[in-house]
Amino acid sequence: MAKYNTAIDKKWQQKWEETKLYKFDENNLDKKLYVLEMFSYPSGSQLHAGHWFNYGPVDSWARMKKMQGYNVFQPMGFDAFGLPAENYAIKTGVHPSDSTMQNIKTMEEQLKAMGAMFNWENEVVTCAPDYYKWTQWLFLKLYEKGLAYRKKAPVNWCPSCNTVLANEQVLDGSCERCSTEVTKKDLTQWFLKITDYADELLEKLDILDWPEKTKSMQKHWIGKSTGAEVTFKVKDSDLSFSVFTTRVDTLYGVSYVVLAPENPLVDQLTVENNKSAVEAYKEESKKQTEIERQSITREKTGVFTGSYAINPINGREVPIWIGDYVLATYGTGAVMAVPAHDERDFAFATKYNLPIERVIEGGESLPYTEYGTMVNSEEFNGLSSEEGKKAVVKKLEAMNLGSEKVNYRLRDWLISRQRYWGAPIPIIYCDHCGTVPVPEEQLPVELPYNVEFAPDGKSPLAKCEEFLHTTCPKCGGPAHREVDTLDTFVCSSWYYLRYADANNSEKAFDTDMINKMLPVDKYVGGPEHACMHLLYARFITKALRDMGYLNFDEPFLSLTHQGLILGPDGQKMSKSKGNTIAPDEYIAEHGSDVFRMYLMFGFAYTEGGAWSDEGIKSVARFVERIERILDSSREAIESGNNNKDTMDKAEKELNYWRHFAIKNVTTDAEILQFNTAIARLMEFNNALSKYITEPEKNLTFLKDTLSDFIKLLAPFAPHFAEEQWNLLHPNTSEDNSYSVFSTAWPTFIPEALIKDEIEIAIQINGKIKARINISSDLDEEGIKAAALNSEEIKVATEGKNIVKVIVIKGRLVNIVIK
Ligand code: ANZ
Ligand code: ZN
Repeated sequence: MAKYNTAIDKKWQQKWEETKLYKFDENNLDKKLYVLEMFSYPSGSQLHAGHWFNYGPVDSWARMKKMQGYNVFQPMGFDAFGLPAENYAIKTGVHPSDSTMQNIKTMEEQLKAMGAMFNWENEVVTCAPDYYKWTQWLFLKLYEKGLAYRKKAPVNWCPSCNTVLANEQVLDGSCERCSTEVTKKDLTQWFLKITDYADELLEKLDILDWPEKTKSMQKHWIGKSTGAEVTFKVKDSDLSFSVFTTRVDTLYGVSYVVLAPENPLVDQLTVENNKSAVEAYKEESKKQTEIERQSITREKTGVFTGSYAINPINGREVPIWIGDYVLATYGTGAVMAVPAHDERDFAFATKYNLPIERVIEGGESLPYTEYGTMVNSEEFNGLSSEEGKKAVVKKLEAMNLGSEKVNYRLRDWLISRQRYWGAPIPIIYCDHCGTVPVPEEQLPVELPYNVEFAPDGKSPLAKCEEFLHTTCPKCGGPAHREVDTLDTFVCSSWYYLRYADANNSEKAFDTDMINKMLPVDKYVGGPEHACMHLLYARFITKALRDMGYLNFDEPFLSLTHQGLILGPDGQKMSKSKGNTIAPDEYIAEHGSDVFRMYLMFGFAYTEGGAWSDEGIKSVARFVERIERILDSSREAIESGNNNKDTMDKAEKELNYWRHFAIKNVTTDAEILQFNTAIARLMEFNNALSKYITEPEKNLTFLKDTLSDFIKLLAPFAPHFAEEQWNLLHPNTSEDNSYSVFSTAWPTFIPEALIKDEIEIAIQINGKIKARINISSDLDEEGIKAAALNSEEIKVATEGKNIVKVIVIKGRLVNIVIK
């Protein structure tokens, strides 16, 4: 009998492809299930353990769903534009297009060797003109709608990548890609108006089946803050400015106001005598990053402008300062300072000897930052902070000097990049007509191949004369093209839409088609995209909905983040540490199913963990053991010897483990809890191995049971199970009925679990190692046996000496080992 190996992998991969086993049925959309894994970035040419951990287990889930009758759509493609290919090109001289296409070819082969049910007919490659044509179309639609605009603004600049970055790409003040400290530059750049959708992006989080942590990260990133804007007039001047405050109930306690050093009013407000100090301070604050400026522990500094403002509630004059703890980019770039009730203002006032006046009663010491009761606030005295906020705003409104205001931390998405390897922004500048969008029929604006792309801070496309010079689509006069390229996150903000209609040459996608195929039912990928890709995609979906191109609100209803597979040393895998695992070698040795099963059994899916060679070997042994047991079961069936047709104790016991496995594998795999699902399969296998030692067997029952076992195994070890299925059920018909994946997923019969179940904990040396369900009327010996048959316990006691097994009926079993 052929032992499971890579030849079996190849054999079935070929057959599956020939018979189009997992072709998506476009005529059966009622049962469609759109399963999506984040597409890969073809930077290194190798599929690594992380890709595998994302794609392998999710494919297993999709296979179970197929057997459950779903019409599964599981596309794959490549997020192919971006910096790594360009940086690699700068290092080696290989053109980004050449290296990217080469990497894609290799990765496609590796992905095929995984044996996943990918719908390759719908492959998407974002750097291909027939894809980015539509990315450019998307940009033009957003532009038409006023959701794409160009403005001069202080933007994040990475001096090492030589390009601007979106706020989302700045992590703790450093470039997300290269960790270089990010600086600010005033540049004219393209933005997408994601802020128009801030409220909906926040509200709709509630309906999403997403990890709580990811939702809360988006929530925080959007940063909705409800407060008021209050207008302060400048004394002896026509000037005025507004502050944003969440504590308008403290308005009587304002003892000064602070403007951000960049606030455009600063120059006008600064009196002659203070000019040099203010200028020096402004210069100094340019050197601070926003993170530094927001630090709570950093000393608060500032300078007095020499001007005064009028507190609108009581007409009191307060000095106007500038200070870098006020950010120009948040609220109005100005704050009213209430030292008695705000930490930063308290520190500032203490340092510069400004008055500190309590206006909220509640706690003894100052600053008191909680809500309380208003005092020293004239007619508002005695009101609670909540009531006071409303009352004060009402009064300000009547005076036309304030109103309620909602602020967001979210900023518009900066999408232009001064780099080569991206989709050109389809805009033309004409001296007569100004900014002119490229007409749709002229798309794509192709990225030229021969370009000097070494980064020097300017857009490489500016140096490409054939690209730069063009004619104005409006007046036909000489004009030049936009030379920046799009952030690659624009490419990936809509790829899941294109997948569903990937071969459409007329449109980005057909609306009817998309409305039937989406939203994505299950999305799985890394958590690092929480505030980038996952936010951008939601925004683009909503924008396209509002333009009438689709009719759903959210792209991804259910989201899971897989964990991280670490190197054997428990560290993040990296080439420099030399702790990477090359899947291909393990697959050559053990077959891809063993690799996949190890990833699923060895780790909790959402947690991941450290790679272990021992771990994969033990899974290989498990697969060998299954193969032996399946082979001998099949031989027993084929021989027809010692057959009986009754269901006796041994049959009932095996039937119990069979249905126990059906029930639990189904529910555990459903929630991507593969490790426990496989543990149940192992137990089922143990029960099977026990049964085949029976002198007389019910062979019909055995064949049914065996069939169920292979079906349950099939999603997790697809090639191996297909082989086993075909050995047990030889089938030469021309259609797809040969395949175990064309059969129905088994359903469990509650009666088979005859006895009522209870859950008991199993301890080893006093520590809980597993929980199992057992029938409540098992006697002590039965409980012991069940505990020792649990796979977790088998693993934990392997090679150990079991000294004692203590059974506390109905509660737990404690196993003492040495
Ligand atoms: C007066 C006040 C009194 C404040 C008090 C707080 C406590 P969130 O929740 O993040 O929205 N603020 C407003 N704009 C700012 C800016 N551009 N840079 C730095 N700080 C700014 O925070 C809103 C609060 O942060 C506002 O409420 C303002 O200080 C400050 F007892 O106004 B508060
Ligand atoms: Zn023109």
